[in-house]
Amino acid sequence: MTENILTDPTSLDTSIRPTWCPGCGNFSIWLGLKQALTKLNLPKEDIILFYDIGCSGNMSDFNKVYAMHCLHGRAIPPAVGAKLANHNLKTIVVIGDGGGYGEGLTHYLNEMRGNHDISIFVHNNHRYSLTTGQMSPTTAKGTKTKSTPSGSIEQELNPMALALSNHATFVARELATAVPQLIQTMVDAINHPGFAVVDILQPCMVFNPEMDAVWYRNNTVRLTDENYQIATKQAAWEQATRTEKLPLGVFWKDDQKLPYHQEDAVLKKGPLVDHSLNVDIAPILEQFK
Ligand SMILES: Cc1ncc(C[n+]2csc(CCOP(=O)(O)OP(=O)(O)O)c2C)c(N)n1
Ligand code: SF4
Ligand SMILES: [Mg+2]
Repeated sequence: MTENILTDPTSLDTSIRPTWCPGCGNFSIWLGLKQALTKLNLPKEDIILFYDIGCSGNMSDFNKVYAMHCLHGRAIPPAVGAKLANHNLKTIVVIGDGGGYGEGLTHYLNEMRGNHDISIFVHNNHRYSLTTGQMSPTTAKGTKTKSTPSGSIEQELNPMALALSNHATFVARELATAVPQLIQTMVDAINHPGFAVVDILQPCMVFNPEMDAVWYRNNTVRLTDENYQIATKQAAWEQATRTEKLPLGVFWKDDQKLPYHQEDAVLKKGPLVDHSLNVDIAPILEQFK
């Protein structure tokens, strides 16, 4: 039987209340995600979430949805697996900058090459926050953190440029606190037929207090306010590599490229969960006697 979501996002709530710090950007991302799922108005059984480990991934306790709380950095591969098994599912990954761009970077890079039809929402607070504020791959060079008391030496990683150069077909950046725009971008990412990444700038008032609401107001710009139109990869690249401001919105979208499950000969016939396997494995087993 179809269990329909929702006209009311609070019906997604479990009885567990968030343990995030007051003022944490995870609250507005959580709100945005619940609103986006409500807006999609899909049967609950058609949605599955994969949470990574982190303050961000703790959202797993607060949402009443089909889900898996994965090992740190490993939320993307099981999401791909679920999508391959049942490509009717809307498959969403909730992950931090540490998990997505550090421990799990190989998964981020390699799964986008296949254009697997999943959406990755990265809570980018520029810190490993759950483990109390070490530098992450997106921490700006020179930043003092618990693990870099004299200032970090490494240049920061650019997730938007990586996604563009590595064939992701939906590339966007949002700000956690700009909830209406965040909701729309989440809906567009989930509806996009291919690998969608939304890098969500997320304030962490405890371990990254410098990047607060005022900092984000002074250091971001909305692409639509500059009349940016999605046109060429080159134009998207120029936005992704800007340094004076961080652009917000959708940099790039290509919905002509087929997702993985529509390219593969077996998967094209329908979800694997609908296939019955009429294969005689006796001859194969013979080889190992
Ligand atoms: C394989 C592995 N390495 C390290 C850890 C310890 N660990 C747990 S959460 C975390 C940091 C998470 O940072 P991020 O992914 O940015 O999420 P945030 O807490 O900032 O939301 C680390 C290093 C772990 N649980 N597993
Ligand atoms: S440590 Fe930072 S990211 Fe974690 S709950 Fe607190 S404010 Fe949020
Ligand atoms: Mg983080």
